[in-house]
Amino acid sequence: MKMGVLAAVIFCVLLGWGVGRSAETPPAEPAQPAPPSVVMIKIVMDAESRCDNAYDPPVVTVKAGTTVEWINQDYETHTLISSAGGDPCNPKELSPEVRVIDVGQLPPRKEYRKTFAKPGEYLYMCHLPFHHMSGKIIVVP
Ligand SMILES: [Cu+2]
Repeated sequence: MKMGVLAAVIFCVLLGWGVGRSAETPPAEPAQPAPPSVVMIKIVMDAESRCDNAYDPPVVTVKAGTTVEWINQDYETHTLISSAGGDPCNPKELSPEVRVIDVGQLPPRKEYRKTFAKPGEYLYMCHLPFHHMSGKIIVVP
């Protein structure tokens, strides 16, 4: 009789232990951080003579659908327009008909946002006289 009770207790403990073990679930995978939907590019201080270092970061790679925000942290106004590349200190300006990026004036402390839906390479520059500034956005699918 006593042995039967003892056996039952041992059986229950083992069963409970087994149930507890099998009920354990592996820890959930840590969630991947979502890619930022807005990527910021700073127009740096004294940007006008910095060529391919006028923007921080100077080259940005984003997924299609990402919004890029330029913020002017310089003390003077700049423009942002599409460029055909070339010498980073003297990039070639694209004609207005083919410009993807085209911001007339971006005064100090102001920002401009653009969403890039189509994959490709988007070069840009400031087209003010004696401003040597160029940057690049690479949009991947
Ligand atoms: Cu400028």
